[in-house]
Amino acid sequence: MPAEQKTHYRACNLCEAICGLEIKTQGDQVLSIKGDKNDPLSRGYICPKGVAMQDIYSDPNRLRKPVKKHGDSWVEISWQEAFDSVAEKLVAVQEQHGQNAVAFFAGNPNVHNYGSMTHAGVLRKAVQSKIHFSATSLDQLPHHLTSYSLYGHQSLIPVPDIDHSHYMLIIGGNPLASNGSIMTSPDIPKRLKAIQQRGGRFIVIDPRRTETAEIADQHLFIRPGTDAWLLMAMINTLFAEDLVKTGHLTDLLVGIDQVRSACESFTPELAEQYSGVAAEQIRQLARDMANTEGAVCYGRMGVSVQVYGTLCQWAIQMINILTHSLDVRGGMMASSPAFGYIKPGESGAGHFAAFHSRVSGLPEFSGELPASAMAEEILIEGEGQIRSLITIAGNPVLSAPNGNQMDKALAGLDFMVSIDFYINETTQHADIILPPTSALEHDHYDIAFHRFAIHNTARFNQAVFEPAQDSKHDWEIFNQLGLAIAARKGVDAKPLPSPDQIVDYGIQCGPYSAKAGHELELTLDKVKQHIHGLDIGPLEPSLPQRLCTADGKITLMADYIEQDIARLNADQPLIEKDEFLLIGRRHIRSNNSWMHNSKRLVKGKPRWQLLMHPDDLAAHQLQDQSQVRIQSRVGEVQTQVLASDEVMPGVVSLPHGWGHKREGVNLDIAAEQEGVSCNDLTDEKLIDQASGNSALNGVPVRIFAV
Ligand SMILES: Nc1nc2c(c(=O)[nH]1)N[C@H]1C(S)=C(S)[C@@H](COP(=O)(O)OP(=O)(O)OC[C@H]3O[C@@H](n4cnc5c(=O)[nH]c(N)nc54)[C@H](O)[C@@H]3O)O[C@H]1N2
Ligand SMILES: Nc1nc2c(c(=O)[nH]1)N[C@H]1C(S)=C(S)[C@@H](COP(=O)(O)OP(=O)(O)OC[C@H]3O[C@@H](n4cnc5c(=O)[nH]c(N)nc54)[C@H](O)[C@@H]3O)O[C@H]1N2
Ligand code: SF4
Ligand SMILES: [Mo]
Repeated sequence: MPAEQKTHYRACNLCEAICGLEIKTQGDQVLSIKGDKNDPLSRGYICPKGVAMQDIYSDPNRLRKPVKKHGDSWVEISWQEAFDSVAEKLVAVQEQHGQNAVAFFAGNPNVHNYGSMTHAGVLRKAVQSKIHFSATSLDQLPHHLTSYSLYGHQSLIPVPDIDHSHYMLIIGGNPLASNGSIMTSPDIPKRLKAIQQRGGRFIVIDPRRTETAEIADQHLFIRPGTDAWLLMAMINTLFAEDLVKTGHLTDLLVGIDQVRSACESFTPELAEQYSGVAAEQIRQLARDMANTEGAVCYGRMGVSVQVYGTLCQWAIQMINILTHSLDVRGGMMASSPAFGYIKPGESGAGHFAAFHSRVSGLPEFSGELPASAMAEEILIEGEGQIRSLITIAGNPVLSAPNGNQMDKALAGLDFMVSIDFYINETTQHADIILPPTSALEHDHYDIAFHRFAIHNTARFNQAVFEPAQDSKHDWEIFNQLGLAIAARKGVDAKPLPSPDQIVDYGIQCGPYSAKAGHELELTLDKVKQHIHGLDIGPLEPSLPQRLCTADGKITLMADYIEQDIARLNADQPLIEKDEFLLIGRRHIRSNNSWMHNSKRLVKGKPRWQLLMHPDDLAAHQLQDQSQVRIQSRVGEVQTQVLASDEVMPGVVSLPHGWGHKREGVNLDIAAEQEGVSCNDLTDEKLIDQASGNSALNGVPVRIFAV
């Protein structure tokens, strides 16, 4: 008898959009994956990656058992042996070289997996090292630092109230490809078009005419890395033209005059010289922000992951604040999630520069050092050198700057363990790999992204399949490895209860609980009854009562911002003659470095080429579709160039996450793909100096014919 057909509803956890899926299965086969029309947030939207969830589940290259390196090959070992050996090796390194000789690198999928969010602490506590790195400092660290300093909590990050906006300025984000970031906003094409349908407009500022720019009311090209001048000039205009209004936040704002004087020298004319955006245009952007009810200025990767990342994010907050677009309908508002609602007294507010990295003296943020410093901390000898590494759902060889240096650093470690289910460019350096279950085999409640959602919902996602026999979830690995390490050190350690117990507890302490006197009297069980997700309602103004700063106010200026403004004042245009500025590129069918083993996603037109403006090709005697050599301070790669007037002259674009043709990588389909790693060119010394975040956009490169 054939197995029964079943229909499951769960959210996709691949990107921040958390789309609801309708998954039909029979036995251990997926029959179909479609958008869940009844999901109150995603409303049936789905992208090609959601359908590819099944390819991860069925991927023959995905590890199902712990493996140990044996010469050039890998052998399966039992969980018991794996935990014992890892504990033995890590503790031995710490006994010989000190606690901080073991470091952590945590990658992006951790925040898409509730068990990793709730349980990684068990392992961290057992290891007792203070050296932590993560993808945060390759990505959104400027947002956390800005929210920490303005609003008193690193996770109190306001998001666009896009469903009610009448004007949206998108700077350095391509939500049509990324599906939104620090803006959980599935179904983004319809949501952006809805702005236009209600008579509003949205504008994109980007060095590339992106998919989002194509459907925008206006697209402005900008030279990479020069957004800070433009944003400062917008603030300058708000003051100069007497457009500043701060509404209900007025009494909470400290230091407006300091902002005014800090921006005095940054005129639109100066900004034009740097950015290439006309001065009158910059003035108009400021006027439109100020004169439209429900306006919002939003900036992402292109303005965070560049040399002025923190200053840009600060300036974006200033623009929203000074046009009374913060904490108002249609502007920027903080979400009110059922779990992880930020209010005064909430833990995890953050801290900054409590210590610095050994080699380059980069500041920590909330206990993490910038990922740009990781390779040198491993490679450079001396007291405090990293000898051993734990990677958790991360691929720094492809995702961090100067990938070749990272590769070399990892190869020289005394011991490395990876919690990951693929043998890829990074994990191939591990001595032992501990593979967790894949997403369809475990329950999920989105801890991270309900928090940044443009509409408040709650959704529990039941596992679709039974976990494979003798497999473990990430959270079980954290519990059990943590305990094994603690036992070996002779210290007390307790495993944490399951993630859903922790989430239930959090929801019952949250804003919709009986305890809070809310009519929903929400518990996890009640959330579970809503198999498509529970609609809690639109975002509401809430900032004044949620500020976590000591005085309950918003202090606009900070020392590190003043220093950065001074740096901007003294800066010269970055570019030398014959140099190009390299930027990245995301595509709807690709997900960072790890979804290229899905045939369904990589098929069709290749997407890893370098894009260059036709005039630049001609000026450099290069041919469309020819091979070119791209050279930066740290490295060189060779790839195919495509002529494209999507990118502005002087700019070239290469996506990250490619370059799987390497010895030791066990990804059959990915390894067939051409394409090189853009991070073999990005430079670990090019950082946002305020936060230490990597500057992966706007990297100077030279290009030669092959
Ligand atoms: N040049 C350039 N570089 C970039 C970027 C860019 O725009 N340009 N973007 C940056 C950004 S925003 C990010 S977030 C980083 C991402 O950087 P990373 O997080 O380092 O890299 P990923 O490609 O996301 O790799 C994820 C790894 O997690 C594993 N994995 C997937 N799911 C799970 C799971 O559930 N559990 C476990 N244990 N493992 C899992 C995968 O097999 C893979 O090895 O890259 C950054 N690098
Ligand atoms: N399909 C897909 N979706 C994803 C991911 C993925 O890999 N693939 N990754 C996920 C992750 S981890 C993240 S963090 C988000 C990122 O989400 P987004 O930030 O929306 O994604 P990007 O496509 O990197 O958009 C950055 C934009 O900035 C532009 N840019 C580059 N340099 C500059 C500059 O100096 N100034 C300005 N103004 N613009 C610049 C680029 O051309 C690009 O269009 O996407 C998430 N979603
Ligand atoms: S946009 Fe695509 S990858 Fe992102 S959550 Fe939705 S289906 Fe998944
Ligand atoms: Mo990211």
